[in-house]
Amino acid sequence: MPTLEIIGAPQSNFVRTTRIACMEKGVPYTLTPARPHTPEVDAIHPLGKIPAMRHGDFTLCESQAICSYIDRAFDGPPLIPRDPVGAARSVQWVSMHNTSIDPLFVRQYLLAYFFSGLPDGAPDRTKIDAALPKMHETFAWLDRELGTRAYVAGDTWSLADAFLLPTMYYMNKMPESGEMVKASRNVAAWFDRVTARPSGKETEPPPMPGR
Ligand SMILES: N[C@@H](CCC(=O)N[C@@H](CS)C(=O)NCC(=O)O)C(=O)O
Repeated sequence: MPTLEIIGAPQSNFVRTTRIACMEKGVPYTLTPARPHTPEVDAIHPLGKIPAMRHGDFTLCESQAICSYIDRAFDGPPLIPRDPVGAARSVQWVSMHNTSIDPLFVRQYLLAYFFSGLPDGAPDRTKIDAALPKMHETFAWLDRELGTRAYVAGDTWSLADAFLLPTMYYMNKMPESGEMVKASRNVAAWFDRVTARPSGKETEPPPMPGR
């Protein structure tokens, strides 16, 4: 069987999710570092986004689809529970991450630090400050949820953890969100639990470009 290739920058939270999925499934993979909108990415993702994947002649884009392929194409522990309720809960959390948590925490807040678009490249304080009230609310409900179970979608690890971990990794590092992690006891305990797994340790990203 050909080796699965993940294409994308290791700093990307969505690229890291697919690498965590490979590790948890026990699937060997290679990482080909590539930034969004480069020829190797554009050849697979029509919008030039990372990650992209190649497995022999088969190419695929979108992190959730890539993880679903990894889960079904290979033997190994399920990334999405096989029972209907467990599967639905995991997919529900992947969706909440992708449609509510990532847009606020990563696209609005984190990127205002690293890719502000301001002429001098300085963090965009207006965007950062605008994100903070909603981030406090989001941390409050995440902390309530994670107070009831060990992992995002239940008492065992699932793909939902592979989506939230890379995002929370950056939240733990940044000043305002780092304080929010510290103040959210259940989020902090979950974060320690998932980062201690080999899939968390071995996929830790290098610093953002230019830092
Ligand atoms: N829905 C996509 C989102 C991927 C995504 O937004 N990747 C970012 C890097 S973390 C990217 O490629 N950004 C460039 C762009 O949006 O043009 C997925 O789940 O794979």
